[in-house]
Amino acid sequence: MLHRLRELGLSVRVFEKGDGVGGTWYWNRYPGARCDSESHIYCYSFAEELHEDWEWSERYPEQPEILAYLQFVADRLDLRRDIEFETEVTSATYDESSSTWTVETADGERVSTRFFITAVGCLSKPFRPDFDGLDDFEGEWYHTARWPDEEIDFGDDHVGVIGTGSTGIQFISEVGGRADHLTVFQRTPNYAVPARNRPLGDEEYADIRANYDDIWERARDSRLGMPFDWEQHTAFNLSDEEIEEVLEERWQQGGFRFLHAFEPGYILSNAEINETISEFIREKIREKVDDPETAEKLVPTDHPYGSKRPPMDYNDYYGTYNRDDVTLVDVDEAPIEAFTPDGIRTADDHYDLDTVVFATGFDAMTGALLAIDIEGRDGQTLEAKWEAGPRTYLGLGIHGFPNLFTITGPQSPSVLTNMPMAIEQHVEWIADCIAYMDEQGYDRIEATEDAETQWVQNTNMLAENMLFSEAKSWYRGANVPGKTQVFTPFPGGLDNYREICDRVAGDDYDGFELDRVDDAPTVEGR
Ligand code: NA7
Repeated sequence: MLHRLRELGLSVRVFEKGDGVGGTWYWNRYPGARCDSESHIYCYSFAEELHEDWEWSERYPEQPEILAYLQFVADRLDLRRDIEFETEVTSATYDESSSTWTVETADGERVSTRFFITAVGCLSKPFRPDFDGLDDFEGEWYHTARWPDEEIDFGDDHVGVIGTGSTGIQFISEVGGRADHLTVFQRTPNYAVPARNRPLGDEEYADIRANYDDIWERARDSRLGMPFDWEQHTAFNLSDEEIEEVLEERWQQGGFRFLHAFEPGYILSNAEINETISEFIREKIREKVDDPETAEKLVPTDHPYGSKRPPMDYNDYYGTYNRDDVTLVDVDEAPIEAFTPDGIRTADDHYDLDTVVFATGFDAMTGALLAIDIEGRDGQTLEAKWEAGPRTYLGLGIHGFPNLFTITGPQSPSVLTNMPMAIEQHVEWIADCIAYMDEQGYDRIEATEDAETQWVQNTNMLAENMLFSEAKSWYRGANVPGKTQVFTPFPGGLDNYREICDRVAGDDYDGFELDRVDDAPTVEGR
């Protein structure tokens, strides 16, 4: 966004809480952290020089490599000079008479700006359950999303992990066998599909480079921002054996290619095929775990495959539970009651622990935005407006909050896609919109109430016709006690969403109101 706005000749200041670039990949440094999108598409597509001079080493990039990539991009585009690091934005207030935002930072600096653009991420405010007794725990504890920038030696420790989402699964398979003992506190089992990671060979990489234009085109024009084909759109007309064959082939390919066995929207809305796929994975889990009782605890039956974000297995996750030094504790059956000075007490036992790792996820989708005290027109706060769940137009604009753009905001495809594709689409759309406003002499843009209401209804309706309501997921805010539960990302596919956004822009920003403001700052001050 900084790069594009500079290209438009605007003066831009970026505020960043961390002391370096990287966002998610700056904070999530826990052992085993890796991206589930394939590396060759988990990067920027907009500048050819960036992929000419960068080469990913593995099929899925590990955290240090992604961080190094983002540092490389920041250097190459000379971005750092406009980024203020270690600076937390605490509030942003809109002034109607001048149509400007005043952004305030934790150290008291106030900046006046014409446009206020948030790029705070969907999964950046960590969520940690509030357990009694944590203050009295005499061991060490960490949250995976605030991992210290140093190697932690678990060698002689009894380590406990709370959480078996994507993060917990990566951590457990990486650290299982490296600690004296690992105890996993699992509330809900998950469907981990093998990622089938491997080094990217020269030949494979040469092939990627030769076809990059086509790869990007297909990724942009796809449901999930990934350039993968499916066997056929639906499983209609296929026998059970043929479906099994398709699934087995995709299981061998691994990763998100498995979710593309058939058209992903169909897999996530047709209960019958979804149950076939879910059962296929359940059988795979049973085959991998030696002890049948442990295996059954690891088999998910409470939600359909994909109704929660499907995790990947990089390192024989299920096989980890065959080790003598790894124990699975079912905290759905006997919940965690409290921390004690020596460990964790559940409803039916006590576990002695030296170290506890919270892999308990995030206050997702809205948490980081609402952590900033945002006040729009007429003194309305975003928090008050979103009390019953987020309301946006296209996930890009909010009625009552002029000149605020939210990159990968609620009700845009964001987390249901390969994120860089969704981010680029938003960045391009916002930059084009600002350029249009300058060409036409507009000072202010604001989503209309009607357009916003229709968009919210549209997103909810699409989600209701899919299987998402059958899971207690962070997609719906169900992981944070007391949070309003509403499905938040736009589930209609990045390809359809892009078309809608392009149509809106082509139609003079249909659904937005654009106008001039007498007291607006001069162009030089924008
Ligand atoms: P997730 O997917 O939200 O997983 C958090 C895990 O923590 C999940 O297994 C939760 O169980 C568990 N949890 C949360 N609170 C508790 C309590 N009170 N007791 C026991 N267990 C608990 O976060 P991740 O960091 O793994 O992944 C987030 C996304 O980041 C991921 O999907 C990718 O998109 C990248 P639950 O399932 O709620 O029963």
